[in-house]
Amino acid sequence: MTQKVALITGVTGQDGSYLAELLLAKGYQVHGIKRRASSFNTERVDHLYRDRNDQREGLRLHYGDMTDSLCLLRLVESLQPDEIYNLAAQSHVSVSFEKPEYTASADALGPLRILDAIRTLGLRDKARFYQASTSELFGGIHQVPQNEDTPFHPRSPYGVAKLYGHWITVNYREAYGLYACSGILFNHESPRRGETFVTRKITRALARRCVGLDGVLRLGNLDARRDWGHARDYVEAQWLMLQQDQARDYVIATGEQHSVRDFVIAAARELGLTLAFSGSGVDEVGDIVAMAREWPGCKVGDRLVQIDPAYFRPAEVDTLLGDARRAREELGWVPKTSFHQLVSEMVEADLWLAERERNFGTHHYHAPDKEERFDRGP
Ligand code: NDP
Ligand code: GDR
Repeated sequence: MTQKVALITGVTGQDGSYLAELLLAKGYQVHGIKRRASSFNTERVDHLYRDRNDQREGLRLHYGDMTDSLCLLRLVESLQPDEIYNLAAQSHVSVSFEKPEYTASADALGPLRILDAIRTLGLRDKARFYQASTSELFGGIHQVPQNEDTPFHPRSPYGVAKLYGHWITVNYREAYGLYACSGILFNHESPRRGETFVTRKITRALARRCVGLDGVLRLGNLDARRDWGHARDYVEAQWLMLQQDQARDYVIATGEQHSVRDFVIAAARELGLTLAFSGSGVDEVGDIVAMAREWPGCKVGDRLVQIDPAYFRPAEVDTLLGDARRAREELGWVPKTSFHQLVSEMVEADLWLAERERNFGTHHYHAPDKEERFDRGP
């Protein structure tokens, strides 16, 4: 059997790194697109990378950008991929209010650029396309659980851009017969989650505090409710969506919901600390305090979480809870990691990093001799 070729955009991100691992383990030749940055940005995939002189199978990296049609077209043409996973995006909801036009270019027009490259290059019958859609499409819809038939009401420039990405994927499937599908994924986290998303922000800050490093955890809306799963489980669903007889869109979720406050409590409990709430108003400083003195730098009554209006959003998504029945029945996909296993894995990893930071003054994995990693061609 000939080896399948996969192209992953956003390979340096959380999902990209897990997906690259999965596809390499399945024997794919895996190519990823990375952006040029002034500092290293391949930390999550360094363990997978092989340069062109290395005969072992490994991840190949190419420079590119979702806002640059020319390079996307050229990469699709030269790599002739069997499967394209479009994971690249300006993925931070809050940041999208600050950078709405860029978010639209990367997140809405980005998928269009790839879909049209597939069409223009006559790869309709070869290249299958996966679009990273999101539960943010449901945004203001308070009716839960949400499934593939629930109407959309995005509540941020990110959500609106992703809505375009979703529908243009459906449109290219219907208009040109591409094998193109959207995974409407609910929040998924891991120790590789970006440090400014709320779960990772919580586990990192509490773990640092636990080992005696400073820092109050400043958060916005503690009442938002999310359906949190593990990224490792969710990339399997992405792969499964491209292995079917017919392309279709699927909701991927755990079917279990927790508030941000619940997440803080669960993470603290993993670290052996009981918490108390002193209030819930926006102006109430010191919303969450420590109850038990079990950490080196933390006494009973210490303020652990401070509510900071800076982290509230102009428009919030209050409640997300997914119904992934279609994925279970048609893809045979079920989440493997429970909420508590997820919290525990994240806390454990951040505790390790915090200890390292305390002992060596850095939490980065960077090897001192690391070089720029990319391949010039396929
Ligand atoms: P991350 O933010 O961790 O990764 C995003 C990736 O996109 C990074 O590799 C980033 O590069 C890259 N990227 C950003 N902008 C560009 C650009 N202009 N050109 C090329 N690459 C770019 O996101 P996740 O891994 O968590 O999510 C993957 C995808 O799934 C995203 O599209 C996200 O919107 C979507 N999604 C995520 C969910 C989640 O809960 N994680 C839920 C539903 C959807 P760099 O490393 O240089 O920043
Ligand atoms: P979200 O994730 O917006 O759901 O988007 P995020 O973790 O950023 O926020 C979740 C909820 O927590 C509330 N919140 C805070 N959020 C952040 N980031 N920082 C804070 O200090 C804070 N305090 C409270 C937020 O208001 C929100 O309600 C993620 C991204 O991965 C998207 O790319 C993806 O599409 C969706 O999940 C599904």
